[in-house]
Amino acid sequence: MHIGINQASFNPNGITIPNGCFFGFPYGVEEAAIVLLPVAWDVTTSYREGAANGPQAILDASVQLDWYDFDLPQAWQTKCGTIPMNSDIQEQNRAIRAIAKLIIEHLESGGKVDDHAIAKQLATVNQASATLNHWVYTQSLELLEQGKLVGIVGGDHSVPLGLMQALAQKYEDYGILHIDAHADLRQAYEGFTYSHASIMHNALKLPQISRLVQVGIRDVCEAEMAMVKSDERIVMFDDWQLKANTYQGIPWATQCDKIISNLPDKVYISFDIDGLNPSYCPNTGTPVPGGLEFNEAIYLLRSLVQTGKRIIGFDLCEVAPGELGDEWDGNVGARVLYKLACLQRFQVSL
Ligand SMILES: [Mn+2]
Repeated sequence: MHIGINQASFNPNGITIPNGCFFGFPYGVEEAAIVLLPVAWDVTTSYREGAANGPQAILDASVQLDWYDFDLPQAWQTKCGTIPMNSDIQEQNRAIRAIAKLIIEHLESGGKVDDHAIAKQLATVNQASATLNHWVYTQSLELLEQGKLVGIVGGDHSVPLGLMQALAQKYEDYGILHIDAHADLRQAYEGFTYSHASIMHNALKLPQISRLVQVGIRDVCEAEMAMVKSDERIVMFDDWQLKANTYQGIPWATQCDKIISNLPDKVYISFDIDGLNPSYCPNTGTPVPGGLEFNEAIYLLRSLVQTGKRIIGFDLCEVAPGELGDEWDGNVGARVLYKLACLQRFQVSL
């Protein structure tokens, strides 16, 4: 039980008092049906760091929301608990990020990934990332064994791999709905085995993942497209084609049905905030023009649960707060997280 959790003190119509839990919700982890696990880690961020501060930014913004949800009556009664932020991980992130930066600088000044000069540093970063993955895996598995739904709040997009591995222990067959500007199919990036740009490449090593459905993709390399073509588990709905369909009069609802029809019954949602238009996430690490509108993304999620598919877990990654107290990125992140956390209950009410 966290300090400060007091069910009687939560008033869905009043001021929400920060208590260390997302949304200031009054539910401890023991009684929660959904558990949010914040992972403040952005070691492999390649362009602009800050995703490690995402969980705190979302946490801070999340108590400012109003709780009425147009899809779900009494959404605030969703029993959603929060694992406290782990300060050891925050500290380790700072130390390892400093080493990763040396490697990135070496590469950006013309050095090679296999240069002896950075071999030791690269091994350190890869080992630390493997340790982080294992930590997420064990935390997730323990919660799954207690029958809880787990949501990871990143952090860069490397962090949910441990949850995907834990889900593969529990389920023989599941699909991933992946909302992102990037395909994240690189076989290591900048020498980092567990790069944020490699999450789906690494995830697809799990044979239990029978489908990867990617939505909003618009920044992708040749090798990644070759992988999309060679692995029949991958179905990509790139941003350009989605927009072209819209311009030609195909309704978003029809496009959502097509996207969802490619998914199996059990679905994991991996939501990179940069899948949205960058006006919703101006401080994210690798912003790309184009992308989904907020309401398009929410409509897609809503349509997913309406089909009766079962959400088995989710992550929200790459939210990064602005400097000088700009809360916009955290605000949008908190709203996406609220929808994700309440999503499974939509099914009952819609
Ligand atoms: Mn991305």
